[in-house]
Amino acid sequence: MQSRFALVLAFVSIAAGAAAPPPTAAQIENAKTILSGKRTTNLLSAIPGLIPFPQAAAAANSLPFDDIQGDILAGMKKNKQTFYFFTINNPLTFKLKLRTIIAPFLTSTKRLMNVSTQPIVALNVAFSQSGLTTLNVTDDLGDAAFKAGQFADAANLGDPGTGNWKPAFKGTKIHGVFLMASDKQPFNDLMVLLVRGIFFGDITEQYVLNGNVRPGAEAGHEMFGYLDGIAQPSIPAFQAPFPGQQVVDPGVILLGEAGDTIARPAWAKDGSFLAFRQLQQLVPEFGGFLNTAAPSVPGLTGSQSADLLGARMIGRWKSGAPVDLFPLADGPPGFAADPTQNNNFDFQHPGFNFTTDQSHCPFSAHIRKTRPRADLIAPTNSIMRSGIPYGPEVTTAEKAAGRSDPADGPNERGLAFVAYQAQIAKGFQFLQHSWANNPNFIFNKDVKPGHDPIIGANAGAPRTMQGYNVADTTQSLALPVDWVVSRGGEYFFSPSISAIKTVLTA
Ligand code: N7H
Repeated sequence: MQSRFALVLAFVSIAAGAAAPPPTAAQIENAKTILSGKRTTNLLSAIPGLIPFPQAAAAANSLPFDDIQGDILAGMKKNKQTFYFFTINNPLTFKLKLRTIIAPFLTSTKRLMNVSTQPIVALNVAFSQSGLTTLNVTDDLGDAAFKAGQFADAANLGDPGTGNWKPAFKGTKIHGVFLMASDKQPFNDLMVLLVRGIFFGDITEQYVLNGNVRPGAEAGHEMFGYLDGIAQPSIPAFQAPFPGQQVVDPGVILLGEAGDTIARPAWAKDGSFLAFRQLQQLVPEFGGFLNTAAPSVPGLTGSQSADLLGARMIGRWKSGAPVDLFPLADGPPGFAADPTQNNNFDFQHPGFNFTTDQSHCPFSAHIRKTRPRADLIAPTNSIMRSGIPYGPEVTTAEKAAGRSDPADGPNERGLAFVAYQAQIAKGFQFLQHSWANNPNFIFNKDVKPGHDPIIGANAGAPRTMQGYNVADTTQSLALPVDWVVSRGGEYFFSPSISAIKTVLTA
């Protein structure tokens, strides 16, 4: 592996950058050889606290795990992920090359289960509606949000216009995205070289975003510092549920499977809609706000009070321990790292007034807004989150200034958010629009919870959250800044591998 790694680096240094000349035939052949090699180390990361990816499906034959693209059920378990957004110029040659040259690199769920079958780079591909139309695939997939594209959805999602959107996401020019996941960035870069080389002239690269797990002890934590990827819905045929997981029908995530109630073309079975969002995070600003806005709590230092406010905004401490179980201080060592314990709570406790009690967790906390648990059992409003942080760590200068460097610069950071679901209107769009952004949700309460302080969006207008202060949970806190800034995104369909090899490339 080491010598192969050195070789990879040599090739990547030759052909980085969208304007680079096409890779040579020799470079392409070498990339193919290396990327067809065998792995000796796990492609997936093992983050303490996240449910490990299973080594075998719980019910092997009930779902075609060798046909379902690997990113859909993998959760946030990638060390490095490259998103390669493209426009198709020549559908005929694109189809031919996708079917004959690239398809063998497409990675199924089953292949990811064992190191011995894992590829050097896990490759998936997904198409937007404009991409399917360009491929002359005219079937209606039965999803209005997908059909219209995310640019048309910006106002509905609460974005303050599209001024902050990356130009690539404006309109419907992105036809598809290759998702490349690996343990080392040079491997992903090599896959980029292969895609560039094979499809040179057939596609135009619109935008490439590299995601990376954070370094050292922050591995698995998103940019604000909180462990991410803990709570995912459970599909029992894939993996027996862990305590506290929301069990869902496979058709909540996969089209055409049990529980999917929409009429779909047969070829769409076992595909999933992928909602992609590039969400910039203003990390020093968020930390500064916690320091100044945290009410002082008897017995806690200033920084402990700030940690408590942050934990109440998320619903979990930075470790991942839930405030519902540990309302005033982080959980004991090892608790958050144990996936049999860290998700086992439902916001209800004996003696609680169900409609007013926010002593443990505010109704507006991010994890309570996006999955209300005992407040409202809604298994069809579930998403499989599969994103990854992007950008570097906060610099010393940013920390000192308390301000993030500008977007689009080398220090932009955030979350490359990915959610899979069978209906965007019940999944990502619903969670964002009808829950996180809606100050009245959760409805069955005698209070007005306010916005999700993390992702709740109000078209740029001021937001509030109730329940931030443990001394008086009826108080509301003004949230002056959107610490999560939408840089736009797109809705895609991630088809089954067999559909890619047949209907989509016929
Ligand atoms: Fe969230 N964060 O760090 O604050 N998220 N999220 N998310 N999120 C979760 O359980 C975060 C975003 C959900 O079942 C945790 O993995 C950030 C969007 C759902 O208990 C943390 C961003 C949407 C859950 C974060 C962001 C969601 C969840 C706790 C943007 C959907 C599971 C750890 C930059 C519209 C809820 C964990 C459950 C959990 C953070 C985006 C949804 C720490 C920073 C856009 C469903």
